[in-house]
Amino acid sequence: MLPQSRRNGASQEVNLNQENTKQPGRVLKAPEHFLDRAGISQVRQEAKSGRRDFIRKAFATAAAAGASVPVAMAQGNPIPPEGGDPNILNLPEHTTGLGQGVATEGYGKPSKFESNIQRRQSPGLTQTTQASVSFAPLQSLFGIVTPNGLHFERHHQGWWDIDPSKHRLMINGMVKTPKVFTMDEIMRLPSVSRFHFIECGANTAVEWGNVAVPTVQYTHGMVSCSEFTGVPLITLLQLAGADLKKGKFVLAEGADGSSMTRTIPMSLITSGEVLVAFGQNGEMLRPENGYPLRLVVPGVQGVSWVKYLRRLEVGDMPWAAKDEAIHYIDLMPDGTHRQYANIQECKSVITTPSGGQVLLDKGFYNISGLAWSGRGKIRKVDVSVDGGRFWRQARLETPVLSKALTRFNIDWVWDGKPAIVQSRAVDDTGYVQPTYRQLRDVRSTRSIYHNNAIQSWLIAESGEVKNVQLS
Ligand SMILES: Nc1nc2c(c(=O)[nH]1)N[C@H]1C(S)=C(S)[C@@H](COP(=O)(O)O)O[C@H]1N2
Ligand SMILES: [Mo]
Repeated sequence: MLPQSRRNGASQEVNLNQENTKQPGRVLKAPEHFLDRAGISQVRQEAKSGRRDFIRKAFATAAAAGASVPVAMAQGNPIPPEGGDPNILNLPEHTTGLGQGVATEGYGKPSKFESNIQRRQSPGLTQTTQASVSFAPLQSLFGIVTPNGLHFERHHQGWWDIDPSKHRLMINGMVKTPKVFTMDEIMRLPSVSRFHFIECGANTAVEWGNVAVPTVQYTHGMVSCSEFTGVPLITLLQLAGADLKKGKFVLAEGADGSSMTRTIPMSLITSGEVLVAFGQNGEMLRPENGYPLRLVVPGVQGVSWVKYLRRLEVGDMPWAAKDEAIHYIDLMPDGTHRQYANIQECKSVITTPSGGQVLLDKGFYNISGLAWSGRGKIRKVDVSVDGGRFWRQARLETPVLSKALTRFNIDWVWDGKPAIVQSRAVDDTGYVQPTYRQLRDVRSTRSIYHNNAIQSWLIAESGEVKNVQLS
């Protein structure tokens, strides 16, 4: 039982006085990898033999071997005993010399000091890089927009850099005039720009049974958020004279070898939300993300956002394509399979402090994270630092947009004792993000897709942050 003062939140108010800010909380970065070469080949062997918990086991082995000890250094501010900070007193070359000229890089790159921030493969998760996934480094991102070069990737058959002058989009099926569009023809139509998240239905999949991976990059990094620019699909359907009464579904097909085809319900399209997009954060889509054309289906799992989009067919029934009948289905506790569970339910995660980081001092920390819902806007996010007994409401940073990532922050003074930090999001339908227990009650533990449970990070007395699940 918590003392009354803590339950009503009195002592939880953070006071940014001198005492609390004297030692600003410094965070040691999370390690980028959690397995060495030997570990990776061992995981591959185990994966081949069909073991379901191979990643978790590999993680445990790596942790025991000390492979998870962070190598990145936190920045100190040491002043020598004789006084005077050399970083101020000794003029560096960049103050006295001549800098580099304009257009040294025709297309700019991040600072060399940030080169560790990369999207990464989870060691041993897949056998090939072409049918695989790379995770976005959520722990290193600010605000809500994912830089294009760090957007997560999911390819079923590798990615291509397709010549836009040769790319075509066909519209057929229940339409008056079947049409073929060139990129130029699509790009001259009235377009819109909108911020939306895309989340793979398999984000957080490895955590269904138990803790599996150490960092937020690997637990939640299959989500990204961009400003997409494109033509509403309804415009193209109208140009082709689609039968919007009998035509209840549209099949979207990609031009890569994965034969990616997905059924999109017409109701999502007539609302004007579904876009045939060519732009991502102010520039053309990146090849990895479907250049020159992809479908944007706000709120719906990533697999329906067909890349290299080449054909749309209007029909009156769902197609039950391979990626709708064999994959992207949910095994329910009663043994049945749930099909066409498209919408990504409300979810959130704390990105700092998060797994693999180390808190170096007691004192003030800004707890920061991301929340999103496939049904609309985020209404509020509550944060707990005691494993879910007491919750405080976090600040939602603007903009708060429908079906987009929302950044939240909350002040915290760490007293140096073990703590479990969690975030719980609520969307504007009133839906509350579930605990693992609540989710497993309705979904069991044998699922792959659509894990939106509350994430827990344990902060040990040493300051080390670990991925944990509360039963
Ligand atoms: N043509 C095509 N579209 C595709 C895929 C693919 O392999 N080929 N993968 C799908 C899946 S499962 C996801 S999660 C998203 C990933 O989009 P991204 O690589 O831009 O992050 O694309 C979807 N669209
Ligand atoms: Mo996906």
